[in-house]
Amino acid sequence: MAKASSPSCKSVLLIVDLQPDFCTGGPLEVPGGEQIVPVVNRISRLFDRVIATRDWHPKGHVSFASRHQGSAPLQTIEYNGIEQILWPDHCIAGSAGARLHPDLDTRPLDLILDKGRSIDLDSYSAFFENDHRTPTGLHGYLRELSGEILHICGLAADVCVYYSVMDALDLGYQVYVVEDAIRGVDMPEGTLNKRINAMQESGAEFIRSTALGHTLKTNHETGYNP
Ligand code: VGL
Ligand code: ZN
Repeated sequence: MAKASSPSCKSVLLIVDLQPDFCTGGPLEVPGGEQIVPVVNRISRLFDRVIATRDWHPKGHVSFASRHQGSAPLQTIEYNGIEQILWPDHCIAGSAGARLHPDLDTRPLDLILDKGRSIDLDSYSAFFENDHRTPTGLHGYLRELSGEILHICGLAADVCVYYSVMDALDLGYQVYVVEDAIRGVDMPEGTLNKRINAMQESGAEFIRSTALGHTLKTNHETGYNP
C-alpha cells in the first residue's frame, strides 16, 4: 500500500483546564486564574490546532477529600499504590464550574479533551492518567496530525500544566510554555517555583505571548498573518 505523504509539522496550542472552578471564587481557586483568558483568546488564532482539556470528575472522585473519612484538602494519601493529593470537590462533570471559562473564545478549538473521569484514578497530565500508563489518547491524536511543536498554557501551572509539560517532553515534543498564560496554586508554598525550574531544566522553553507571532512565523510556516 502506498504510504500517505507526511503532512508538514503543525503548531498546536494546548489550553489546560481553563475552568471556573479553578478561577477566583471557585472551590480550587488558582489566584488570578481568569486573568489568562484574554491572553489565551489573543493567541489561539495563531495555531494550526487548538486543544482544550477539562478536568472532569465524577461525584465521589478519588481526589476529593470529602470521599475519604477523616481527611482534609491538601493532605496526601496513598490509594491503589499511587500518591494522591486531596482537594476540595471540584470540576464535577457537567456542572457550571467544570465548563470551559465562559469568556474563553471557543471558536478556534479543534478538540476538547476531558480527563480525570475514572472514579478511582486521577489524571493531571493531558497525556496520561496518574498511573503514568493509561493514555488519554492525546498523543495519538497529535501524532496523526504531526503536531510536534506544543505551546502549553492554562491552569494550574504547578499541577496539570506541569504534568502535561513533563509528559510532553518525555514523549519527544518541542515544548513552549506561554508564561503569561499560566497561573499556579503554589500549595504548599514554593511548589510553583520548584516546578517552573523543573520544566525549564527538562527542556521546556518559557515564552511570552507577545513574542509568539514571531516565533511561530520564523520557526515554521503557519499562515499566521500579523
Ligand atoms: C488540577 C488539582 C486537581 C489542575 C486538577 O487542573 O491543575 N489541580 N485537579
Ligand atoms: Zn481535579
